[in-house]
Parts: sequence; structure tokens; C-alpha cells
Amino acid sequence: MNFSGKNKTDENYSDLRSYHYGSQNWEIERLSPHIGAIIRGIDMRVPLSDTSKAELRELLLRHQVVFMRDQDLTPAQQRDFAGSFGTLHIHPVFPTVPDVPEAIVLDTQQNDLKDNALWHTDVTFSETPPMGAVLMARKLPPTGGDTLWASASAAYEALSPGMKASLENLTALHDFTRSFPLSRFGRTEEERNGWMKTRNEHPPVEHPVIRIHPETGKRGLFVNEGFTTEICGLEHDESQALLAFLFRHLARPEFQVRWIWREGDVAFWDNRITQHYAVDNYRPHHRIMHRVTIMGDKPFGPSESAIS
Ligand SMILES: O=C(O)CCC(=O)C(=O)O
Ligand SMILES: [Fe+2]
Repeated sequence: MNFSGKNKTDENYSDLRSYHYGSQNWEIERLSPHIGAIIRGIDMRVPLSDTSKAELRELLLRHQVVFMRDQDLTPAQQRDFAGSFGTLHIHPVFPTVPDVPEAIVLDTQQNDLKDNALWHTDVTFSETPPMGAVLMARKLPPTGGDTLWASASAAYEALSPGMKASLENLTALHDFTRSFPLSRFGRTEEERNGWMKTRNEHPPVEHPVIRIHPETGKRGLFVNEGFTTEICGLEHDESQALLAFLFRHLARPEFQVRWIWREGDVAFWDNRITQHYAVDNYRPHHRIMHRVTIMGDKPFGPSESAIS
């Protein structure tokens, strides 16, 4: 793969607050220097043309998470939209919409999912973590329940040359049980059996600490508090100390965007170069989100990209 030359997804946009883009003349409003933009003028219920799909992918690569207001999709429409960007993932643990198994339900009255109130990248316990996800707000508390996204490339770029060099060839373990412990996800016999099956199918996997984005060639920090347990080849204490530093660094507000939801809003993020955090500050109010997740490829680091 050759990523030399100017990164065309960044060209000319970093000086703008808003701009028009694409064949449909969408209005793009940037929300922070490194991550996040609103796209106005898009109707996600209507299948996108190949041109619009390519343009939207371009915007996703550039802004890492994009937001579309007032979409009001049915779960099937949400599935079809996400499905036009790749094969869809079926989550091994989360409950789903009846008849739409690709749509995960995050409902505070059905399942006590406080687990998303920590910085994480989805499903990195898999050999091939998702490329992205499409999340829609269906029911919201009066206030609170915002979601934050962080740019893993901005976090990487802000490291010193010395730290970058020492992370260059490191790998880390990502473990399903860190966010899905048996104590909370094995309360009934059926849940326990499902948990055992998932754990057997997903032993801890090794991913590069610095991931090269397969489409843009950008580097991003690819460890997350949700699933990363250990940096390989270090003593346990060294690994814990380095991970603690990297998690704290990734959580700096400089790399973030915060989205205050309205019902009918959709967020579409690039899961290969971002982390997110669902703020859990609205109990006992009710919040329902639906997520459809798009499959991704096997992460590779700087040394591997040089060979391939
Ligand atoms: O509920 C949210 O805002 C985000 C939940 C989450 O982590 C996800 O959908 O992957
Ligand atoms: Fe998540």
C-alpha cells in the first residue's frame, strides 16, 4: 500500500468552519479542529447513489464522525443505510431489534449498559474490528446522555517524537472479558452459555498500538480502556503504567467532539481511528439508542504496512 503524497481527505478543509460538498451540495459544518462535522441536506431514508456514497465516505474519512439531524429512520432503513457501506456485524452480546438482528438496542430500561460510559472503540476484541457504526437516538432524557468522540490520529500526532518512536512496533492485547465480565453478562444460564461461546470464539487478540488507517494512511493510537488489557513484551507494571498514560492522553478534551443529541439524530463514525464515551448522567430518565455496525478489516501497524 502506498500512502505517500498529500492526504487528499484533508486538503483545503482545515481552515474552514463550514463548506459545501458533493453532487448534492451538502452543507458541512465542522465542530472542532480534529473531529466531527454536521452534514445538512441529506435524507438517509432514500438509497444513496454511488456518487453520494463515495462522497459521504470521503466526509467520514475527513471528519472521523459525521452527524445528520432529523432522520427518523426505521430500524430497517438504518440497517440498509449502514449496509451500503459494507457487510454488517451481528453483535455477540447486545440485544437487538426484533426482525432486524443487525440493529443493537441500547435501552436503559431493558439492559443496564453503563459499560459505554468509558472511552472505547467498538469490538476491538475481534481480529477484525468494525470499520464504523451508525447510531440513532430514539428516546432521550430531557438533558444529558451526550456522546463524545475522540480522534485517535490527533492523539497520536500530539505525542512527542520520542514517545511515537517507542510505540512504533508495539502490540497490545484486546480482551472481550474486560468490558463484558461474566459477573454481569452471565446472570442466567442462557446468558452464561452465550458468554462462554463468545469467549471461546474470541480469545484475547493482539493489535498494533499504532494503527495505520487502511484508507487514508493516517496513524492513530489504537488502545482503548474498554478492551485493551496489556501491552505485549513489557513487564505487567510497565504495561499498566504505559496504558494508563495512553488512556489519559486519549481522553484529553483537545481531541474530542461532544454531541448533544436530539431524537432522530444519527451519528456515523469511523471506528478505525476514533474512540467514544456515552455520558451516563441522566438516570432515572429513559434513553434508547439503536446501533448498526459495519464490519472492518484486520488492523495493521507501521512495520506491517511497509512490507505489504
Ligand atoms: O449510547 C451512546 O451514545 C453510545 C453507545 C456506544 O458506545 C455505541 O453505540 O457503540
Ligand atoms: Fe461503543
